Amino acid sequence: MIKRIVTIQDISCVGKCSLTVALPIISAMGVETAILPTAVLSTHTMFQGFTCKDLTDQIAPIAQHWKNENIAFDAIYTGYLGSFEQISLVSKFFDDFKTKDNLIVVDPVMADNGKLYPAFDEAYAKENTKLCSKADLIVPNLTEASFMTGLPYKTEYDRSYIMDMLKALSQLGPKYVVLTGVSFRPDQIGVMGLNSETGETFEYYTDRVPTSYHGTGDIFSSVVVGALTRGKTLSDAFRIACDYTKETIEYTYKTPGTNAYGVDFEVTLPKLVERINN
Ligand code: PXL
Repeated sequence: MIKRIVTIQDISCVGKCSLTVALPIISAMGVETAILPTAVLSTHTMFQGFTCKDLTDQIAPIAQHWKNENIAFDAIYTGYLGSFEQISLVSKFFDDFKTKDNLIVVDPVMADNGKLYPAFDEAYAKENTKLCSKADLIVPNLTEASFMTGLPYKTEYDRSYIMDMLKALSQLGPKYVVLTGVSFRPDQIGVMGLNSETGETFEYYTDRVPTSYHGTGDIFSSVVVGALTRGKTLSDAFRIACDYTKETIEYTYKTPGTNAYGVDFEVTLPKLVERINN
């Protein structure tokens, strides 16, 4: 029987991020992907003049219907959320749909490169941090981790800075904390994770492609959720996600004429499917 997850985030109609990447990627990995859209935007927020229809008032009735139908999920995965109210509804969703076996994955999407995204402020960051305390696994980047822990954001650091960050994140409550965008050498980038219960750490790096695109964090997290749901270990799931994200960025970077607003994950998807089935 295939597994089923639900992902809660916005749908940016054009732009290749949030639900328009989570749905195809997790489905292609052989996992049923239910969605709870939190807002419909014409594009992601890096375009000028995007439209946005908030769907906050749909979250509780959709969840209630699913409860009535006894629908359950092997994982719950949240990404970009829009407001305090949405965070509080998602927190309640966790209480209602958590079981002893399923996995709650929170990607606390709110910031990158030392700065919060345009829609957010520090109060939002605090609230988003509270949501992380209910997760089994969180996958912040270094900027998000700095807003969450109060530790300074640095672009140059050593292993002890990353370990301090991981320990501070684990104090928030999740069993597994994994920092993304970790780089100890200019030509490499990857992840470092900590199991809060055993103190075990793992890390994985790929060559760095010297560019960045919108939506790649969502691709990365979607692969992690798909791989874990398919029964991969934590370190295998992150290795697969790092490799796929890197290959996809590299393909997009090297191919003339690709669009500037997102990566061409559609081209590299068959390789991911092959890897997940091996
Ligand atoms: O990729 C994260 C993301 C998701 N959804 C929307 C966004 C962003 C990042 O800016 O704007 C609407």
